[in-house]
Amino acid sequence: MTVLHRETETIAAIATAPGTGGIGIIRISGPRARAILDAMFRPFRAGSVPESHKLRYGTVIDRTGRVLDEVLAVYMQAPATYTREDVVELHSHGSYLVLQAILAEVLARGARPAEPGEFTKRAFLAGRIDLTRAEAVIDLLQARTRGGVDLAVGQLQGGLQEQVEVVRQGLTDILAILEVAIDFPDEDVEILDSGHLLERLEKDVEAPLDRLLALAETGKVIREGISVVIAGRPNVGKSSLLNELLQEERALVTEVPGTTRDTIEEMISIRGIPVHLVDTAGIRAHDDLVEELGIERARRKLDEADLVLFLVDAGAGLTDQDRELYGSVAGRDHIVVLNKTDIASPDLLAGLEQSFPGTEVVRISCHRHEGIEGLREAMFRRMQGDGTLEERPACAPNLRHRLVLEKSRTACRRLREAMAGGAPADLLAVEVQAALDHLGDIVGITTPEDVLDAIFSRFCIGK
Ligand SMILES: Nc1nc2c(ncn2[C@@H]2O[C@H](COP(=O)(O)OP(=O)(O)OP(=O)(O)O)[C@@H](O)[C@H]2O)c(=O)[nH]1
Ligand SMILES: [Mg+2]
Repeated sequence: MTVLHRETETIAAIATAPGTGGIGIIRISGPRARAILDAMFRPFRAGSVPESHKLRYGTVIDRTGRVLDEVLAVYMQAPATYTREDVVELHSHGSYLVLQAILAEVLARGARPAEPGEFTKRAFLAGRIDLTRAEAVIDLLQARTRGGVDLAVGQLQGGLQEQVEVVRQGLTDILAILEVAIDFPDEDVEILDSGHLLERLEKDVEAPLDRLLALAETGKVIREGISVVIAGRPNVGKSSLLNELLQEERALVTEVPGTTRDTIEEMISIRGIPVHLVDTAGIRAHDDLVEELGIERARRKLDEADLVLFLVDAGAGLTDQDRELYGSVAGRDHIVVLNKTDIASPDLLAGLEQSFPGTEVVRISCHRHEGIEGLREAMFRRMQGDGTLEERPACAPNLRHRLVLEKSRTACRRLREAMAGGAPADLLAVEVQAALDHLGDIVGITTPEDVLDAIFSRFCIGK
């Protein structure tokens, strides 16, 4: 259980990124913030007293009276602040030397250096934000894609917390019914029956939980994108396909089998989802060391792929080499791509398609630039999985949330079984409580201290 307590130490840090910038900001939070400001800051407008949340213009001086810089200073009185403590910000010129000198002065006057994420941690401990919002702050800072930024903003606005609260409410309602049954053991069967517990469990708990778990999948794709490996025997047109998807002549294309010796990696975007494309060396038996290394690397990439495009030369039909290689692809998420349709007869194409029953087969011709859009669509459908990608959810659980959601889901499954088996109310209540506790971990109610530390240590200093 997290203890909510007021921090007594005053903390300070440079909040802007290292390097030279237009302005730099020093942030101070805690009971001494105001006193430190008063001691260091000389406003140009004589007699001006700090009014909360108003910028003032002046100089900061050190203890010898030396002017360190001209700054804009703002004093923000608790509790309407980021940390809910008194906060001071000094906006100086963005020289790192100046910022360090000002920070040293702030520390000398009674603050201590803030740890990574400590400002946000204080906001969380003071109860201003829940844990999902705190995590959204770091997601926002570290987002690498536009979609990742959107998800972080949605989470910062409480989208995820609200959805978790819906499930918690469903569980709390069930718990209330169980408690009545525990208090009146003679009527417990009746109470449990009239409570429609199974129905409630399904509608108010399991369904929204499953939806959140599906969103977690989508969130991962939106934040990180997926890795797509183009595989096939030599000369089927893998590099030609990479170039088509990139719309530039990135990889060398020749009629000589074994042209690509090393993997070639590029990013493309399909409907805003980052796709990490990997062109590989054609896999075949060989006696050339460089080619062997390339093939080894190709196999490794194949193992890491989220999706494999298995390329076949439709003009040549299926060879033993194709069949052998397909053996290592068939078990993964893949799309069969028939290339060189320009030199294949319709009969041959139809026959090839039949060689891959139950598998998605897409026809393309890199030579004629045909079928590429269809392939992109097929890739998008595959990334989308259960269909939540198209809707662009406002927020999505991250890996940590997902792991506890799964635990909560498992507790619900046990609860369902116990209900079906006619277990007594007090036993059912134990499972409901377990499911509730796991959800409490997400928003920060029951999160263990070491998990909190791990989360906040991912932050940069000054946030
Ligand atoms: N007719 C026809 N030829 C193609 C097509 N796509 C690629 N080719 C030709 O096939 C040959 C091999 O193409 P690449 O893209 O180098 O094939 P690769 O699979 O990367 O080959 P390796 O790197 O050697 O494994 C080249 O001569 C291409 O011009 C196509 O759609 N139709
Ligand atoms: Mg190649």
